[in-house]
Amino acid sequence: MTTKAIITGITGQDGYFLTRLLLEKGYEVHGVIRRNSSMSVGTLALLEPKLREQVHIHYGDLTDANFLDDLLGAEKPQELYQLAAQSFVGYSFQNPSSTYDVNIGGTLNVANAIKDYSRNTRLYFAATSELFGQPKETPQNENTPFYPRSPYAISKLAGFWTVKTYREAYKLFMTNGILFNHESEVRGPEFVTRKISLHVARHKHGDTSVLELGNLDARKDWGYAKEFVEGMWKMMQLDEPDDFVLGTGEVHTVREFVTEAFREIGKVVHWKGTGLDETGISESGEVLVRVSPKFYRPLESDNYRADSTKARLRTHWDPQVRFAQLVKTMVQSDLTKA
Ligand code: NAP
Ligand code: F7E
Repeated sequence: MTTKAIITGITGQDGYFLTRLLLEKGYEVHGVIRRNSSMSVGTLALLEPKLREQVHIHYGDLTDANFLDDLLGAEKPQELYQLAAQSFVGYSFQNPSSTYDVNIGGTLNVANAIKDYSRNTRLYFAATSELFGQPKETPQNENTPFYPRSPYAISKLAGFWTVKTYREAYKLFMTNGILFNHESEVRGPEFVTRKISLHVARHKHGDTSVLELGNLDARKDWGYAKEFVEGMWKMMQLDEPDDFVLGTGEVHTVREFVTEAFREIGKVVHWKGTGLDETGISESGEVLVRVSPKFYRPLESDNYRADSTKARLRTHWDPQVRFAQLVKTMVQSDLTKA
């Protein structure tokens, strides 16, 4: 029998890789898309037409409980991947209310639709390392205390506990993936890694503008999104639902990402000054990077390092892509597009 899965957030980065993975595995893939006036379908447009045509599209919004009740009642999928979210941490400080509506309300709607209309559906919820915020220990695993530091993180904490509570209260298969940053060539352009790779590619093609960034000292555990969706799928194949941390265990600063990205196009960056006065300069003295307060957040959450021992042991998830290869993949991909 063909396995049916619904992906919410199918037009985002992870939706792209998960759709490919599930189609490769022979799944019947359904995707939830919210309508917009230009009828753009995000990363779905990047799939080869023969793959895109196989996806069953349902237009709807996560904040619409009736829509989700009808969808779950009609489709009764074996698996549902709840990826839809307002996922940009910086924006969540400016628009906390809409972030809560989608990330808390939307997740609650999904959990209720499963409970009331499709109890055999397995749920994967996209939780996040942002739950650790200001980590109480390093590295972080499933037992590390949470300390959210943004409206985004608070909303995901509510989602995490909704999933855990429904799992225990109603004996439903609902799993939390506590995923650390994962990036790729289809990452949204406002996230720092893609902002850098796109800029470096344009620079190589002659754009002389200076790259403006916020906190260069922010340290993140960056992995490759394609490998992280494999981890999601593996969690869903276990006998029991649970909570799992996924991350590479390797940590780098934003500054290191910039240096590595420019190295990819043959430019060495020298860093001069500190704080808001720091600049990244080329060997010929050209200013390549400067710091702008515009990209600072009211609170920073960093100092992350994942301890994914539990996932490695239980699911045999074993990411291979390391930092340098990730940066290379992203810059090389953007060089072909810029
Ligand atoms: P993303 O690229 O920002 O994609 C988010 C998706 O959610 C988009 O498809 C978006 O649709 C959809 N969405 C937002 N609001 C919606 C609504 N009201 N109704 C229906 N769909 C809605 O995020 P991602 O990087 O793929 O991440 C996937 C999930 O993992 C997110 O929940 C994110 O918070 C979480 N996460 C990501 C990371 C990471 O490093 N990437 C790490 C940990 C957790 P539109 O195209 O219409 O905007
Ligand atoms: O920031 C710093 C910024 O916006 C990374 C989401 O997928 O991962 C993502 O959230 C770091 C932060 O991602 C700029 O302050 C410096 O420390 O790329 P980002 P994020 O906030 O880590 C987590 C795990 C999620 O769950 C989220 O959904 O980089 N930074 N300068 C900057 N960030 C941006 N965006 N732009 C800058 O100019």
